Amino acid sequence: MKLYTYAGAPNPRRVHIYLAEKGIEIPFEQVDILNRENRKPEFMDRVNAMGGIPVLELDDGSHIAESIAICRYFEAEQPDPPLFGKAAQGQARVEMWTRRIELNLMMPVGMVWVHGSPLTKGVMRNQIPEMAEQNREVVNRYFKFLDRHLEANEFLAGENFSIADIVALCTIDFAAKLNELPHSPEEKNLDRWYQSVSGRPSSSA
Ligand SMILES: N[C@@H](CCC(=O)N[C@@H](CS)C(=O)NCC(=O)O)C(=O)O
Repeated sequence: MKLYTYAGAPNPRRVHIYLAEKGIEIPFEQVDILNRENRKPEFMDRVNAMGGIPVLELDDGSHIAESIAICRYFEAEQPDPPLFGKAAQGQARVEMWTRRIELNLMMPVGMVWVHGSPLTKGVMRNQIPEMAEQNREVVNRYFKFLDRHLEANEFLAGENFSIADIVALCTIDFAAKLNELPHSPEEKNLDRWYQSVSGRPSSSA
């Protein structure tokens, strides 16, 4: 078993944090996405037809792509500590927040990345700066929404740390560090949550 990954990229980072929280150690293989190694036929034909990382290679030679699917594989193999929620309501709540963060936060941050960053200019045929600007506003509005939610909730899905917090942490760091889009320290509840989850030892995995 091994994980195809790239140090510092936000989607693989979800899996690294998840594995650290679980205390699971597996070998990694770095794939240089900046030099488009993941878009070469060798990788796309054999490992992931979609080209993205992370990808988990199992011992039977098969592959699982998509960061959340990879985490779900390990959750089924090793349920404790539960990071996808407990019982029906808890699991549904974690799913709800994970989807919200992916669709309502990661998606607009991704738009800022592909339409606004000099680092993606070379691979995007046509960057549209207005698209980046509009999505910056969407992200800033969502930070305020999260700030209100976290006033009454310790973690996104309630009282327990979960995969939803991992996805949000990776997205917020990606927004701040690579897209010059940090949350405001005046968003006190969001900031309290951010300091708490980024202070966990797993966050540096
Ligand atoms: N939805 C996928 C996204 C995978 C993805 O877009 N990964 C990025 C790294 S963060 C990547 O491989 N980018 C390079 C590329 O697509 O060529 C997941 O959650 O794993």
